[in-house]
Amino acid sequence: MTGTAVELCPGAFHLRGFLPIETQQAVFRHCVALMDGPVPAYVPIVRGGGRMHVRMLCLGRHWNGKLYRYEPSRTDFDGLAVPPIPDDFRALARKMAAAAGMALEPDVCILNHYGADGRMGLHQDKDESPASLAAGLPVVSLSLGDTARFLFGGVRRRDPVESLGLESGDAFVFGGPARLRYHGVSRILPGTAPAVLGIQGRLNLTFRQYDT
Ligand SMILES: O=C(O)CCC(=O)C(=O)O
Repeated sequence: MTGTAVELCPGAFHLRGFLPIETQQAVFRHCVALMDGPVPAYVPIVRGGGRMHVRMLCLGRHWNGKLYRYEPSRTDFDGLAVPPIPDDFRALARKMAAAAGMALEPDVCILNHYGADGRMGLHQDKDESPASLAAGLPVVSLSLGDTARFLFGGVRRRDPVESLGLESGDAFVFGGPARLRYHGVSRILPGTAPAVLGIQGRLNLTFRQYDT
């Protein structure tokens, strides 16, 4: 693992160039096999009836977008049981957290595929257990493929928002005092993925720890 860590604010770290390209290729292939596998990725419909602008697959626990809570099977979609998080993904998440000086034993991994018009509105990640949130256990994310315009704000929706580019191989970690900061993806920059990956769009893996 390589790269430089930039601390945006206490508890939030952008680890640029964290994952070497060979490892990006391996992780990407593994994600494609999972997302096109027997428990496939799908486009969630959230509370209020809106369709998300990503294809999603949850590992470890399923995030139910209608109820905003985690569950062992996809009761808001096809009822299938959630696949486990592969051991190599869990090890990778631990390393990303450690590079930011934090510890994480992930029991949730969400794979999001963004097409050219993919995006995700500003939100807080607050569906993990109260103990996990109180402990400030981090959210750890890895970006693969096209660069994303990532928005990172404060703990109130109206707080000022910073925009940064998350490139293929970058990690982003926010925990401790930054754990409940608003964040989102305003757009994808098509055609910016490393050609060798052969990826259309962007894939993001986020890891969280529900149980403490
Ligand atoms: O794709 C990203 O970088 C952010 C994903 C995200 O905000 C989430 O899964 O909650």
